[in-house]
Amino acid sequence: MKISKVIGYQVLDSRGRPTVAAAITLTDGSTHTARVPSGASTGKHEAKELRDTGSKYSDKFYSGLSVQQAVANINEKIAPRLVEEQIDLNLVDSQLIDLDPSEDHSALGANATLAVSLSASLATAHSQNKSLARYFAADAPLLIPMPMVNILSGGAHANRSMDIQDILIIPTGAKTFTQALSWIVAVREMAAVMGKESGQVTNLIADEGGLSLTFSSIEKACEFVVSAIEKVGLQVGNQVSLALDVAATQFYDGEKYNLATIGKSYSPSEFVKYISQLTSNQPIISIEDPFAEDDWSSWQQFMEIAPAKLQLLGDDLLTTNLERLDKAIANKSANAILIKPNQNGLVTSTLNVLKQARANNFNTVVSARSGENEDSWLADLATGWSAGQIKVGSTHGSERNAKWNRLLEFEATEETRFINPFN
Ligand code: 2PG
Ligand code: MG
Repeated sequence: MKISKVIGYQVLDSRGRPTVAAAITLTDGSTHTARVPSGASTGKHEAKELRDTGSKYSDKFYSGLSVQQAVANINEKIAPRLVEEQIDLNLVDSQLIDLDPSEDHSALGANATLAVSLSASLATAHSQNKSLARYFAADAPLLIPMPMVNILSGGAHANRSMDIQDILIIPTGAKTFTQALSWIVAVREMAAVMGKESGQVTNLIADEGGLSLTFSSIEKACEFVVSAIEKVGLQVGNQVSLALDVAATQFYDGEKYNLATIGKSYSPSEFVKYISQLTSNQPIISIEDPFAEDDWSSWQQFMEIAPAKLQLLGDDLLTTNLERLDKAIANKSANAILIKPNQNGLVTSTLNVLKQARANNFNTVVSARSGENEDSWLADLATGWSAGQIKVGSTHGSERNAKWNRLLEFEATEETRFINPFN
């Protein structure tokens, strides 16, 4: 089957910011569309999305954030290359590399390349009569990933109501994804009720659908989530545990980690000690970006003292980038990687990063961004790639629930197994 048309256009994400959509039409008349996500707490080593600030396309009504340059690159540079070609994800990605050999996809824009690469993935799966998950998983039972879900948010996602970005929960005791999700919804609802009882405004929803509340310490915020878990009748540790996304790059000034809302500053070595105490005193089984994106030595120091079963997850540190992952493997700086397709820019090379991580015994967590859309391909990728874990935000907002609902669909309609990488 061949590609007959490729069209890029601008759409809106869940924050109301412009993002790129690409639609690939095949010779059988079917059209396959994908829209790209976008981060707020972006790491500096991520692939570069093109925004129009300072260009002839700049649109003051979108405060320079429009993506018409990336769209033009799809329509004027990528489309002429792909039309009339066979539909095949690998071929499409190699054409995209040929057109823009830069490491960070800055010539075409990673938002342009990813939109095309994703729509090519969907179109390729369709040409083989398969869903995207099935295209990658072949005939094996689909392995549904363990969710990691926001309850509280601060940082860049909630006007810095807390210094750390997210407190999440992982329902490790659930037997099915369906059960896992019901537990999560109950805990989130209980946290909202408790927030209201404590006099805080709980209708302030953070970018990823979590609650935006303030606390006098990180420990107090963790204890709040622990008590929400207990109040719905679930066992902390056995059934539900905590995960943090510290997003520490956001409050590291090159010398100190500054927790502004609680008025404390730590040197890197003090912060390593602090994170070590925090993770041993709270039921935390996964901690993401506890140190800044280039503070490799703190990551290494912490890995040396952290219990082996604690998941030390690199997001801004690794940016779904093979070279940075290889460095982390060699230096023993982390034991898990967040996999965000838009940090990388292409579907095939994102999968290569995931495979390299798995080959080196890293856990892999496929992740959405804070700026999302109604697409559910992320759930297909996490499942089809047997990633083991998925992070999508909270359970509020259809841009989040589109992914959860896709996983519920797999569990209801396909032969599946729910994965617990923390066993
Ligand atoms: C993260 C993501 C998702 P953002 O830091 O892990 O929570 O946030 O997309 O803003 O980088
Ligand atoms: Mg993160």
